[in-house]
Amino acid sequence: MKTIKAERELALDFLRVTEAAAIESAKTMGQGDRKHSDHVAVEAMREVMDTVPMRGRIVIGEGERDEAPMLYIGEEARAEFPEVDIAVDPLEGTNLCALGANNAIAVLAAAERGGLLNAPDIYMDKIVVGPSSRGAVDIDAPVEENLKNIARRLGRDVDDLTVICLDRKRHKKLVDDVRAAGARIRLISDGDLSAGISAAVAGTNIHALMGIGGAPEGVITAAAMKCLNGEIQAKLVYDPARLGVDASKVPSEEQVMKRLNEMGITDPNKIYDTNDLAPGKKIIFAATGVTDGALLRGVRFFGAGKRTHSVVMTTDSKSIRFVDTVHVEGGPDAVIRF
Ligand code: VTB
Repeated sequence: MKTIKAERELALDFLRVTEAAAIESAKTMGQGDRKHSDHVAVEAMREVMDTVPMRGRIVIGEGERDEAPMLYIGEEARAEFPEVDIAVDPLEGTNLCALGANNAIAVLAAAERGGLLNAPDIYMDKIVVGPSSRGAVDIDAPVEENLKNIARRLGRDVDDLTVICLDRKRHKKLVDDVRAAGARIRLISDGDLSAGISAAVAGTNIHALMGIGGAPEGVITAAAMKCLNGEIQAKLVYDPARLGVDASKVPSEEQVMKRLNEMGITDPNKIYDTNDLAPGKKIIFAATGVTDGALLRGVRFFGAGKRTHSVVMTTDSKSIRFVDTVHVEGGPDAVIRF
């Protein structure tokens, strides 16, 4: 991105991109078909992304694991425009949308070239905290110690904390440890990206996200943390025993190492911090609610149009914009509701 002006303008372009993906996937809410919900989000995102004046390169995209048809990693477009690396999750929480459950979002992050880690689509262990707890946690430390440090920073007791975590068998020990430390816990079926963002926003009553989710979601979370002054620490996970799955369900260590090498990652046990995952100096983050959530309302449909609720933020502007957009349809007589 050549100038700040360009970055600001791009932020609004990206808002249109996540709005479009959210609207199309929200139309499929509750239909029970997560693949279809994802597919329409990908297509809508792609269509609007094509109109953005940039040379966009998708560094985190759909396709690798889900074999979604578009937004493959490495896609290139245009020539005379600024070079931008993009990480997309057109529908974060496909199951949530398919079931009409809370917290599905359409989301993307962008940065100057090289500003977002080209992470493989494997699992990642994460700890995410807000600005008050930055520097107070260590992904390798015992859960109890991290919780005590977070509580100290927030000026409260551990039993006043809430940790959010994906409800998975692989988290049995983590959940036991959080409970033993005395903190409260919120188990979610899907969507650790929006959960991580909640942990970095005061007032959501979430104080940390912990546990293993997707690495691509980790990179996009890191981009959000740069804009929100939060922190993520993370490690790639591919050991089937740790994931609590049969070895046939995940790529072999050899396959993972090959993929990591192709991506320029030499140490699979590296601890990534916010800046490793999102080293960019000029980061843009945009997300639009698909279903209602902690931070964003879901898409609402009415006779004369649709209404979307989004958050757009950049590292540069020091403003977090919550954008409530009415997309008017129905011609000159359309009635706009407040
Ligand atoms: C993770 C998490 C995502 O899917 O990728 C998860 O980061 C998949 O985990 O937020 P499992 O394979 O254990 O189901 C989400 O929850 C939603 O896409």
